[in-house]
Amino acid sequence: MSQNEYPGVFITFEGIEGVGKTTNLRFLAEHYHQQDIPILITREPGGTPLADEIRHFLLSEHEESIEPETELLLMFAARAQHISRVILPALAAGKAVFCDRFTDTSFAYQGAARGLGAEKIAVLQTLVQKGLTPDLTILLDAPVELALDRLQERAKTDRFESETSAFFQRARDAYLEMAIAEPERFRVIDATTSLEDVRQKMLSAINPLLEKIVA
Ligand code: Z5A
Repeated sequence: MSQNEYPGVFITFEGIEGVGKTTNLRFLAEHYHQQDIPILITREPGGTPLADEIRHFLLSEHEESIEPETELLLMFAARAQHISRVILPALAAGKAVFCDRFTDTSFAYQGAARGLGAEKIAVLQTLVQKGLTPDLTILLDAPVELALDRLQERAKTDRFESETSAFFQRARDAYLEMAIAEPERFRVIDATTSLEDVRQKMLSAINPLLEKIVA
């Protein structure tokens, strides 16, 4: 589905962990709800009961280690459910869908950080997304050390959070390469500045797209 085939708007939020996606999405939800703009906040992996079960499995530690291909296929299994059951219906209903992570994470984490390469992911992208692409992708960018420092206070560490700095550096580099390759879709925002500054930049990137659904 191309961006003009549905009345809604599809916006994804990307970046390595700790850059502030969740924190800023909470702010955006409140901001747009106050303006009565119909938005749906969702996340990947997850977004449906079944996809949330896959998420739980993917983030947990297991005695048997998960092969990178298994991890990739499970990410796309959850995504297939999420797209059909949640994202497409919301877009068809004219909502703005704000998704915390989407396929760019698979390119950055499974493709680059785990080393599977982009080709396999592109095949699954075609199979599962059937042409659906984000209208806008906000990439929050910060050096790995700063982003990981922000998570120091968290008590629990999931399977991804226990990865090395080098893993997250490969993911960050891949994100920045994707943003250079697709400048019309990506908006890179420096996440090292104050939350207020980051939020103003997010609003100015998002607001023009929302004119489509409030008009
Ligand atoms: N994954 C994958 O491998 N492949 C895929 O295809 C998909 C996902 C879809 C999901 O984890 C994991 O799944 C993810 C990749 C993998 N793991 N990793 N890494 P998740 O959803 O649980 O984790 P996350 O997406 O990385 O979220 P996070 O760790 O919570 O990071 P965040 O949402 O970007 O950060 P935050 O929680 O909003 O902020 C962290 C702290 O920094 C917090 O205390 C904030 O108040 C503070 N903060 C944020 N911004 C600022 C600024 N600007 N100034 C000061 N302080 C700030």
